[in-house]
Order: sequence, then structure tokens, then C-alpha cells
Amino acid sequence: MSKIVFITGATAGFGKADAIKFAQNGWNCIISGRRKERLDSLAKELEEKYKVEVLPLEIDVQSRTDVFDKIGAIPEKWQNIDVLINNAGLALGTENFEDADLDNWDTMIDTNVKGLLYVSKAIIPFFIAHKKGHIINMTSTAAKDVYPGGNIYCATKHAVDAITKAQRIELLKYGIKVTAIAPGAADTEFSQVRFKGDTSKADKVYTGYEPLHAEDIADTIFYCANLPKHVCINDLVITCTAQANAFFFDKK
Ligand code: NDP
Ligand code: 8X3
Repeated sequence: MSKIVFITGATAGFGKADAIKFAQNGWNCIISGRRKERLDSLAKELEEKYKVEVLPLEIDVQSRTDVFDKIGAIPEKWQNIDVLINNAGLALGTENFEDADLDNWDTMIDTNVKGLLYVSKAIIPFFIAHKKGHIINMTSTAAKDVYPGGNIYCATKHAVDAITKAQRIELLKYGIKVTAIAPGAADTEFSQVRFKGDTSKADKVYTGYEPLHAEDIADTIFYCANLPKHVCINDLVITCTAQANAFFFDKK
């Protein structure tokens, strides 16, 4: 029987690359995000190309009711989830504390922290019922260090690091694996979102070196998700070769 992966934020970047990687390898996919047209077109592409089943779920992870109503209504055959990838997330702005926009702070906290908590809480009962499960939380090098202008984004990723550790301790008795993946800079739509569509600012983030690509992260996540039952990668930091930590790059 095919395995099932549930991916949040599958309409772009890492989440979309994850869906393609798992589907290519015969996994059925539950893909979620807010942009319905992108979900529907990705679902069609995966079903046609890789002959897997795909359930698109339009979910805003910031909304507690959206998360619990829609995940609670998943048909029974889809509840047999093997892997949850808590990937939906974003950064907004790089202003220092004194200039920062409070709405940006709210959105980052509501999405990156509260959204991840809601989705985890909605799916863990399926894992417990089926006596299996693997949660893969997307953190970042921003979970390991803090850089100027990174303030609340870094704080949300530090929080996800702590949540990951707590989940690992508290879900151990059920045999549920919990992994944190901490990538450095990757050329997804992340910086377009951070700079609210300002392409020149976004492109500058990735100039002078080769950043990670979404497929690099999808390959890594797929590897972590397919280890033997007795092996769990707990915390994996991955950067491009030109990046040493959250803020130190070798740019030409
Ligand atoms: P993208 O902007 O390319 O993709 C982000 C995804 O998150 C989209 O599918 C978006 O879907 C989804 N998303 C955002 N807000 C919500 C929401 N409220 N509800 C549901 N889905 C949402 O970024 P990345 O792929 O780069 O980022 C994915 C994760 O990886 C994030 O958690 C990010 O913090 C983390 N990360 C990124 C790095 C990078 O350099 N790119 C490095 C380290 C970590 P939609 O808009 O359709 O809802
Ligand atoms: C995303 C990478 O460097 O913008 O988590 O924090 S960075």
C-alpha cells in the first residue's frame, strides 16, 4: 500500500518540491496551502505524471477553525498518514525592532508558530491511532543564530526548534519520529514574500553565490523520511557551500 505524506505550504518552494519528490517515489500526497489554483494544478500534475493519488486541501494555517475543520474532515483512507511536513511559513521585512511593523510580527508568529502547532495537534491523533508517524518541522539557520533584521522571524524559528524538542520527548512513547530541518538561504519565493514583491531586493539576497535550491531540501527530507524504523535524524542543518552560518557568506 502506498504511503501518505501531508505537506503544508505545498504551493511553492520547498513544499512543492517535497510533493514532487514524494510523488515521484510513489507516495500519495495531501497538499495544502491557501492558493487553491496552485494546489489544483499541482494535484493534477502529480496524478497524471506519477500515477499517485493527491488530496488538495485549501488551508490557512493561521486559522484554528480552518485547520481543525478541514483536517478533521479528511476521509478515513487519507487519515493513515505516515509523514507530516510542517513547512508553511514566511518572513516579512528586515526592519529593526524600532521600525518593525506589528502586523508583520503577528503574521509570522501566527503562521510559523501557531499554525505549526495547530496542524501538529490536528494530525497527531491520526498518528497515535495508527501507531506510527513522523513529524518533519522546517526550522532554519535562523533557528540557530540571530542576524540583524531577523528578530521575530528568528524568534519564530527558535520557537519551532523548542517545539520540535518537546514533540520528540512527548511523542517518543508512541514511536513517532520528530525531525527538524534547518536550511540556510534557498532561492524559493521566500524573499519575494519577505520583500512584498520587490524583485530587486529579493534577487539581491541570492547574488554572488549559488544558494540552495528547493530540490536540495526535498531530497534531504525524502532521505530523512525513508530511514529504517529504528533510525531518526533529530536535527539537520543544511546550507549551500558558500554559507557558514545564518549571516556569514562568501559572496563574490
Ligand atoms: P515559499 O514562499 O516559496 O513557500 C512558502 C509556502 O508556505 C507557500 O506554499 C505558502 O502557500 C505557504 N504558506 C505561507 N503562509 C501560509 C498560511 N498562512 N497558510 C498556509 N500556507 C501558507 O518559501 P519556502 O519554500 O522557502 O519556505 C518554506 C519553509 O521553509 C518556511 O517555513 C520557511 O520559513 C522555511 N525556510 C526557508 C528558507 C529559504 O531560504 N527559502 C531557509 C530556511 C527555512 P500559500 O501562499 O499558497 O498559502
Ligand atoms: C530563511 C533563511 O537566512 O532568511 O530561513 O533566515 S534566512
